[in-house]
Amino acid sequence: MTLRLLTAGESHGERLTVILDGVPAGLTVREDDLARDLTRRQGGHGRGGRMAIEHDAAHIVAGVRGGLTLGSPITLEIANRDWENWRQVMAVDAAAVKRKPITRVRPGHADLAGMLKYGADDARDVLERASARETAARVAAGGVAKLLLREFGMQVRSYTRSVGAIEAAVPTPISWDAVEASPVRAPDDAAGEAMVAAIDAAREGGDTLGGVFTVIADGVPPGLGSYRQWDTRLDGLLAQAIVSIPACKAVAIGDGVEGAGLPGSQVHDVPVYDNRRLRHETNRAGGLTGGVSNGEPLVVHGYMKPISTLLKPLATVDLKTREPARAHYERSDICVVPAAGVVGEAMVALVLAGVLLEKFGGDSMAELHRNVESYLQEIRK
Ligand code: EPS
Repeated sequence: MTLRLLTAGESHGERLTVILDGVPAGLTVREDDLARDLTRRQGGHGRGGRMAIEHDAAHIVAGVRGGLTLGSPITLEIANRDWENWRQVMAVDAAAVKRKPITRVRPGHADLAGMLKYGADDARDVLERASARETAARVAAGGVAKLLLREFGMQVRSYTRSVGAIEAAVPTPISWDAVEASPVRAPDDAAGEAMVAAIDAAREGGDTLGGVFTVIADGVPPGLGSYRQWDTRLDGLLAQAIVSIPACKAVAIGDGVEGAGLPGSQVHDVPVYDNRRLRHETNRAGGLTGGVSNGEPLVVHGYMKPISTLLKPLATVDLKTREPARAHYERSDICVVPAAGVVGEAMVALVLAGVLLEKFGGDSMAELHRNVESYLQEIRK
C-alpha cells in the first residue's frame, strides 16, 4: 500500500494520534489547513454534549519541516479535552484506575461483540476504541490527503442526502455554500428544516436517527484504480473505506442501488465527444467503470444506521447477572449524518490520494507532478 494510515487513542483517553505514511516530500501542510474540516466534523444539528467540550485541532509532531512534508511519516495529535474529566476512569496505571463495569450491553453497539472477542468484563474496554471519536483522527489525516489532491485539481465535498425518512431534493448544480450554511449540511433548505425537526422529535422521544450522506470528488482524472485484481478496484477500496466509518452499514456508488432495478438501456452512461473532449452524457456510474475512474465526478453514498445509544434504552441482557435489563446509557449524539459526511470526505480523499500515488509514484511532489502531467498530456492527445 502506497499511503498508509494508522490511528490510536481512546475516546476519553489523553489524545488521538495519527500516523500517515507515504506522503511525498514537498507538500505544504500547516496545522491551520487541517482546522476547518475538524471543526466541520464537530458540527451538525443532533450532536451531543461532548462537542461543547472539544475544540479539535491537529498538532503536527513529525514529518513536516519549515511548512513542507519531508517524505517521512506524518504524525498528528489531537488532544481530548474531556480527558481531564476521565483521568481516573481512563488511568493507565493499575493503582490509579477507577472501574465501574458496564455490563448492560447496548443493542446495535460494539459492546457485546467486543466483550466476547477480547474477553472483557467491562464494556468500557470496548466502547472507548469503538467510539466514533476516532473519526477525528481520520479527518485530520484526510486533511493532508485533500491538500495533496488539491495540487492536482481534485476537490472532495459532501452533503446530507437524508436524515431518517426526510430526503433532500438535490439541486443541479449543488450550492456548496448552502450546504455549509445548513445546520444539517443539507443541499435544500426545506429538507434541511424538516431534518432539524425530525432530529428534535427523535431527541424528545429518547430516540436516534440515521440517514445517508453523499461524497462527491471533482477533478478526478481517468485511470485511477484497476480491474487487475479484486483488491485494486477503486470502487471496492471506496466501499471498504466508507463502510469502515462507525454506524455506516451500506454504501452505493453513483446510482448503483436504483440501477439494480432498471434495464441496461436506462443505466449506462454514453460517451460523447464534446468539442473534441471526451465525456459521458450522464454519470449514473458515479465516475467508476471496471473499478477505474472514468473522468466523471466520483459519487459515493454512505448509509448510516441510527446511533445505538438511546436515551430511552432498549431491552438487553446484563452480562454480569445474566438477567434481562435495560441497556446502558451514557451521553451521546442523536444524529451524526452531517458529521459523517465530513468523515466520508476524508476517507474518499485518503483512498484517492492512495491510488494517485500508486499510479504515478514519486518521492517528491515535483516528481509526482511530472508523472501526472506526462500521463495527462498523453491521454489528451
Ligand atoms: C460516541 C459517543 C459520544 C460522541 C462521540 C462518539 O461521546 P461521549 O460519550 O464522550 O459523549 O460525542 O463522538 C465524539 C466524541 C466525536 O468526536 O465524534 C460513541 O459512543 O461512539
